[in-house]
Amino acid sequence: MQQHLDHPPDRFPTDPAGLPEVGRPALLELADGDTLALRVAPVAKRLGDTVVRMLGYNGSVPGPTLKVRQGSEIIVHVENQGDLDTTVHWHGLRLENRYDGVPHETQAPIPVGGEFTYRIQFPDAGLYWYHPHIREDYTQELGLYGNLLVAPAEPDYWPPADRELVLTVDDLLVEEGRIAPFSPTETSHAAMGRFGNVFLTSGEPELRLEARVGEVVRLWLTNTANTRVFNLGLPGARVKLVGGDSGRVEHQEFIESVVLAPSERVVVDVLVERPGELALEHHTPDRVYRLATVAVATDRVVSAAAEAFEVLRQAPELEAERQRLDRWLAAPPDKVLALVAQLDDPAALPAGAGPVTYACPMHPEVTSDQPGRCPKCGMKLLATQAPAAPASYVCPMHPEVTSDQPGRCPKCGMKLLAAESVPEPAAAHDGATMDDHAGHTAGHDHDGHHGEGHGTADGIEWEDDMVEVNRLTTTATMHWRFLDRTSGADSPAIDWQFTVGERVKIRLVNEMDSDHPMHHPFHLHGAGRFLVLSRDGVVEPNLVWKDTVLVRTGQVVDILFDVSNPGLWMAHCHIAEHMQSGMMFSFNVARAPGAAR
Ligand SMILES: [Cu+2]
Repeated sequence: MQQHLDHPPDRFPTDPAGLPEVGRPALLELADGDTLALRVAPVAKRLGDTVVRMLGYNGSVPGPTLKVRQGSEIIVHVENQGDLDTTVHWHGLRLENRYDGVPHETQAPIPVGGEFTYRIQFPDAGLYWYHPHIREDYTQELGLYGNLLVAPAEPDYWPPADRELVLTVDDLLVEEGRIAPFSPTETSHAAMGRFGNVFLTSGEPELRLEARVGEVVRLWLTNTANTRVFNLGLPGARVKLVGGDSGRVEHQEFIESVVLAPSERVVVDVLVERPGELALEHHTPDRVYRLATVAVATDRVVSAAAEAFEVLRQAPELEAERQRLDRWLAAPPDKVLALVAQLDDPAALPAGAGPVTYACPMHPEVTSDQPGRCPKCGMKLLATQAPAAPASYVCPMHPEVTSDQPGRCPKCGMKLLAAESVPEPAAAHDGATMDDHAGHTAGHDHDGHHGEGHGTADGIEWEDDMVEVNRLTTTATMHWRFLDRTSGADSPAIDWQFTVGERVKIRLVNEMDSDHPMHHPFHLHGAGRFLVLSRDGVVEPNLVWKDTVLVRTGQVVDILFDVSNPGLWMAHCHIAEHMQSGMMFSFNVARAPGAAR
């Protein structure tokens, strides 16, 4: 039954009653030419002592993990029984433009009750993922994401491993036993994105995995969170970095932890040396969160992979790129893109409402009687009411004439009227801490710490430190922008034209002269793939092909974009709320002259 929604519903459904219980993601191995049926539909999910309504692909959160061969092609038949129009974006794949899943640009949205058939190619080995490209702030938060593992054509592309675990890391905002509400017409939490208070690893708040002593366990990890950056490690275990967004790294290295921004992927090998428990943890400068537990059985296995674990291998195709890097490092950028915020004051008071002061939502001790920026974090100061007692009577002709007594206006003699109640200023809200949610969190701690520059010292906002202000910011008041500093164009007007076979040096400048400087994971769709050349002038020490790069607060990142696929493609911030608030644009790639159509 087709029931196309010309206008969104008043509210999204939240009642899990009668819905099938969410399943565990299946591992589906698909051969060249195979067809997969993928169905979007609501599911019921138990979280502690509450049951919430989520959305799943084929009844699970995450959706099924798809395993395919490099160089193959599959057909995916998508059926939408969800809450709103949808598409499927195959994140990181250099595929045919018309199957990229961008609504209105590459395909019509799939209405509720509708269907669409994708044909997807896999030119590159590595870990990818799929998710909708309409209202990701809602649909991805509710569970619409799944992993896609492309096995390499080259037999020894990866070092040997005894066990492979494909996992997603994510968080979900649960308040009063329900997923915090969404508006169908407007995205909230537009300033910092929607941080969750329940961590879900492959959909589970307390995921338990198994391994045996002596094994090498390969973890394939995708960050599917709306906005949270993870810093992942397994304390006590030796961890080797082997891959990133699109395939293996230039040189393997032993690491303590790895930073994973929304939509980025990482591949690490873990040597299991002792029985007992291993924990996959997320470490911020202030807190530690356990994301999953690996129970290690006592029986020891003899593993060839464990011997090979000590060898740090190089990737010849990336060593070859390294040889050509100097020229690109020295070249001026072809494009310079600034990442900035424009924030309408969500607590702005009407004219004549009395004296106003301005305060930083992150540092309430920073106040000013003038609009401006916080000297500690660069954020726009928001209007808040001055502590003076509000006037209760006002002249309707002369709003500047106020009194706390009934009376007459000395200018015109008119009777003073009771002033309308002045809106409660939100900016200086005392409760703006993560602790608002502490009563409803599962399996992790909050210490409520608010140090100087908390969360921004390393250019990453690890937590939502201004919960009440952030919640109030919407796509109407928060305007995230890409500004093309080469041409002067603002996001929608950016008109990049590339040609297949080109390489383009793009400079990403996360400007501090912005109403809310913060980090942004910059994502380019499948027109190609890129290498990070440098960050703040420091040459990238370990290359890997990427589709998303984290640009920290104030940072300048140079990337080298290898353009390979023609069509109309998107570039956007992968914080779902930032994309909804305008941090996106599209660009064109023309076929190479003389290329066959
Ligand atoms: Cu962003």
